[in-house]
Amino acid sequence: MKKPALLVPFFILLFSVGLSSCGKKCTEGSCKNGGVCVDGECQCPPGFTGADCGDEITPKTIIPRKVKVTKVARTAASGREYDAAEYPDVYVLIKEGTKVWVYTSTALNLQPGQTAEFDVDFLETTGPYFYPSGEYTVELWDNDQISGGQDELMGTGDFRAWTPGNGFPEWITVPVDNGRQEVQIKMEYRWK
Ligand SMILES: [Ca+2]
Ligand SMILES: [Ca+2]
Repeated sequence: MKKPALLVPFFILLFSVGLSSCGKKCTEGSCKNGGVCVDGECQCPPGFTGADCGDEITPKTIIPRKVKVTKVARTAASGREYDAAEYPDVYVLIKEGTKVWVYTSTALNLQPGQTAEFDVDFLETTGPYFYPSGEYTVELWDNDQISGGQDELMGTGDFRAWTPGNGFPEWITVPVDNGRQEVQIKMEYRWK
């Protein structure tokens, strides 16, 4: 019966070495960014890593799923009406340089205080995809072709699809036309 008696302290030694090499154990509420403490270890939600889920993982791609015009002006900064005695017929382009990634349908006679929401068609093989390091531009247009004219650019706003340190917000806000107008984009983040 000598052997088991020797094994016990050996296992205690193994166990304590194992604990100290794991670092600090989490407690309930000590995991950040929605992480959950399970058996002393933080289980992190997608996009986060580290012992306390405090580190972000840069996404591989970001997919625009919806576009919302959340602030629209009836007139240009000069005071000129986009559509005389009416309201502009608004659509949105999202570009990377000259390449158009997103082209929405038109919201007719969009009035200040109203919001227009557009779906973004997504094809698994062709996108549109945004990249975390890419720089993109939102363009707000007044559709005048439907009344026989030429479309009118109402304003632009530059944005990045992802900002490190800001987590992974479902919607990002892009000020357009120096904040006189505003567009929001619903993002889906992918890490693979
Ligand atoms: Ca017009
Ligand atoms: Ca109109």
